[in-house]
Amino acid sequence: MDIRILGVPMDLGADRRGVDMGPSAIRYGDLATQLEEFGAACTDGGDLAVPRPEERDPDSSQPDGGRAKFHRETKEVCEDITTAVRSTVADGETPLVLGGDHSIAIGTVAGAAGPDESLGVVWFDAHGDFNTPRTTPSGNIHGMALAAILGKGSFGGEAWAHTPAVSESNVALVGLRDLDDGEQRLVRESDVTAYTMSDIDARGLPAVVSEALDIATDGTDAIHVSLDLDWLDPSEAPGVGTPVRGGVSYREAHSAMEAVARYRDQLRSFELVEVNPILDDHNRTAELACELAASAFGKRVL
Ligand code: HAR
Ligand code: MN
Ligand code: MN
Ligand code: MN
Repeated sequence: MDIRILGVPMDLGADRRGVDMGPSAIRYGDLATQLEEFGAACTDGGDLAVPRPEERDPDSSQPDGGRAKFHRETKEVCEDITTAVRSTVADGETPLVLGGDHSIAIGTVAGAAGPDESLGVVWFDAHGDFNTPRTTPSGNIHGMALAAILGKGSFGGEAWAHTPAVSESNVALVGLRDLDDGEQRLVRESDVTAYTMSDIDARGLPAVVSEALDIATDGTDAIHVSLDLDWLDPSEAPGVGTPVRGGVSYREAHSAMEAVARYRDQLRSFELVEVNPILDDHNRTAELACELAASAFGKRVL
């Protein structure tokens, strides 16, 4: 498998500054070496340019009364991600996109789906990222990324980022434990499948993840896997902007990525998001992100 790393030092979609340093910290965690060690060919496409929030006006207000901070800038960066991901796929390589905050998924998913294709998505996250500009408590686009991909909510008067290749019935969220009231309603009303931590408690992680992968691959041409590091328990992954207690363990996270690796042939793109080195403990979360990517791309013990 040929992997191309694409860094997106994006922090316009989140309040806590520092996720913009995620790509750098993950590279410093020896991402490329870890991937090459088990035989994956890996090139580094460098970082995309992202405007600094200090230079811009967040101008969050939306015509319908909603809020979405930096929506113009986020849209521009996501268009660049889409272009980079699309050309990576066209070159026969698998994009490994490094965030940055989770708003980058809007660009990745749009680039991952080829014309006339259907794409399944597995979203490993403590959060639903299912707010719209009208339900968001924060105005932060990282909390709206999945909703935007599915065409929900209106940004600057239009349904930005709707990716028709992704059908709700092929989307699985795994590990939820923090949903705002408005997004809870939106998740319930949608056709996505959402697994909470309670589902993982009751059924065990392997059963839940394997069902999530079945849903994403059911009738689709390929899948995108989005891994928000706050999916893990903060005791394992302290370097994230919005930690929530009660996440999956170190071994469970590896087990999930090993399950992803069983679908390697269908894996179109993969992303690691929300690593915040400023809040991290000696780069531990970034190093864990590297390990989990290696597991997802097929690293085996034996
Ligand atoms: N739900 C909250 C909001 O919309 C917090 C969003 C989350 N942070 C993330 N996303 N890291 O996964 O503002
Ligand atoms: Mn541009
Ligand atoms: Mn997220
Ligand atoms: Mn999250």
